Amino acid sequence: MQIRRRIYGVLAASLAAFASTLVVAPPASASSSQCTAGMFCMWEHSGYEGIFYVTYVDSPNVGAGFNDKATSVWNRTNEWVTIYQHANYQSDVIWFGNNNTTARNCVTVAPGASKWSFGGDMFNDQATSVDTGYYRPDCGLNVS
Ligand SMILES: [Ca+2]
Repeated sequence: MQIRRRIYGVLAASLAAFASTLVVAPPASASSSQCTAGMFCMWEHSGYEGIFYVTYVDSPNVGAGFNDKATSVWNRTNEWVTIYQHANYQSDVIWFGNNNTTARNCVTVAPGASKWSFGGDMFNDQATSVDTGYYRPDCGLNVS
């Protein structure tokens, strides 16, 4: 934890209870270099820009500072990560009219995978909880 505090320089008091997760205001030039090995990272904007969220453990709620903000992601853990629309790993069932199927409004992200933008996808600005080390097969979006 001490190392992480030094790396990111910011630890919001409201997140003290969640010492393994951080929401960090963007530096002058935010970029994917913020996301260090072993971390799961999300950003407010496409292209890994804007407010930054990082964790390496399960997060039942990313907190008010990052709720419904994620637009780009990078999974630098060595396990699958599933991110959900709602707190406590919940998500609505949504219907895809074009092929008459349903899926959960969640996203699975393969180890090492990244997505430059959720723009155009159903999941943009929706992430509220993060389940690390878990692959959920019925999510509507799979990043790999
Ligand atoms: Ca949400």
